[in-house]
Amino acid sequence: MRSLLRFFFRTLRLVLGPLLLLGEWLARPPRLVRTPAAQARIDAECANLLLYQFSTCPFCIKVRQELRRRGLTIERRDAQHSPADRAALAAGGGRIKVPCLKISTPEGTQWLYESTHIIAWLAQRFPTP
Ligand SMILES: N[C@@H](CCC(=O)N[C@@H](CS)C(=O)NCC(=O)O)C(=O)O
Repeated sequence: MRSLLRFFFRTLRLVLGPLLLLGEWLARPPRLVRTPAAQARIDAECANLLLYQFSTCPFCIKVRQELRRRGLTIERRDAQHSPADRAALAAGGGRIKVPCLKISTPEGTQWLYESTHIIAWLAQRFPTP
């Protein structure tokens, strides 16, 4: 039964995936533009972040749109197709669920799940002018 359900959702994702990606492209918000110096500062801060995601997950699309809106470039990890990234997410975060933002600081590493929590964290950390 479980494998049947998995097959069903995988097929659904295969069919809906291209439509979701087209929707993401059509609804993409304008990317925030900063001065080169300001952008370089933000890029340096974003180097401590990693987004674990599935390309066609609607919750990940929501987070990617927010990144664009805030002019943030964050390295992405494919937890759907890459066994190594999937394993890293499970080992570090404790479960396979996306989106998940890995936040590395000198004090330690935080694995932030839930698209709404990630978006709220980004808004607080990178407020728009
Ligand atoms: N409430 C969560 C929902 C996230 C969610 O359901 N993600 C799905 C993909 S769309 C997932 O990670 N599923 C685990 C799996 O397919 O292994 C959010 O807003 O981030």
